Amino acid sequence: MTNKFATYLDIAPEVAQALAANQPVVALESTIISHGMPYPQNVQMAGQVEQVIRDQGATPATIAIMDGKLKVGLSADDIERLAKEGQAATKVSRRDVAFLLASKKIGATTVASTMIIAELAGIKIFATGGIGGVHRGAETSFDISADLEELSQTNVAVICAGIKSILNLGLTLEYLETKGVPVIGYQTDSLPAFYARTSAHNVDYNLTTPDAIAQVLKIKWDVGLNGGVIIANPVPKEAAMPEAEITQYIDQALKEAAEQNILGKLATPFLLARVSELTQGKSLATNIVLVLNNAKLAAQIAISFQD
Ligand code: PSU
Ligand code: MN
Repeated sequence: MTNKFATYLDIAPEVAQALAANQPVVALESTIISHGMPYPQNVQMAGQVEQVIRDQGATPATIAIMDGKLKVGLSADDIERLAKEGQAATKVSRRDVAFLLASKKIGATTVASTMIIAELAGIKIFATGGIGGVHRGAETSFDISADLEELSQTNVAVICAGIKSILNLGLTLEYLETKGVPVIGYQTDSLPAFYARTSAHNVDYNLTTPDAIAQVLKIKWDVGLNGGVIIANPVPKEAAMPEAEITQYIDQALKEAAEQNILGKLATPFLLARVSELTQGKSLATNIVLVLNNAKLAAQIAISFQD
């Protein structure tokens, strides 16, 4: 059997060269661009995040589905197209990948589908802002992100700012434990809660250097323990938001989502956009800072991983 998937993969020359030379590459998702932030802040963030990775000495690879290809390493034009398309782009999780390849439309990849494509391309390290998880009220809605299932089976490490409190942090941790996905805190015992540096929950392991994290990743995959790892990196102090303030807005956004019966793949983008509106852009500024911070750590881990 030949690898037919290769016919669908379109790896940018710069990324292909880095991979061939065993140089560090960091994958980036695209739903954060189209559905996670408004234009033009999204396109600015996408450019900055790539620059941060380059400054550390690694190669960025922003991933999306475009023109019937799994694109690994978007050009500035591709990113502009996706950023302008915004919520009109299709949000692509595992179930959607084949349909977007068939239709040749623009597909923005979530954590789940970015992990799938990164693994196909041979990229092990992936930076983002926040992952999907078990939603509050999941005991009746059954809303559990496909990101968690992907983390249980796909060999990619995801550097994020912890779990956003639009989700149920405790239930998300339980799900990850069941699925064998370790949650590493970077220089923290407390699970970061995206806008806030801490939460009422603890991470599984507190590792204090990129080298220590890279070593665990190597060992995990060397011994054949398939699946991802979450590396939760607290938002920088100066950009963190007061918990009471953000909680109030998240509660309001959740209430509106329930009233308007927003379900399925629409739930997370709706909540992200409402929280951003309600905080009058304050949460967006925090979001951008933490993504850049995660990209920096991801590049450092990728560099150590290749040593
Ligand atoms: N959380 C954020 N920002 C994001 C997302 C989540 O703080 O942009 C996006 C990511 O692409 C994530 C997706 O993979 O939402 C999860 O969507 P869902 O809950 O529908 O699985
Ligand atoms: Mn969902």
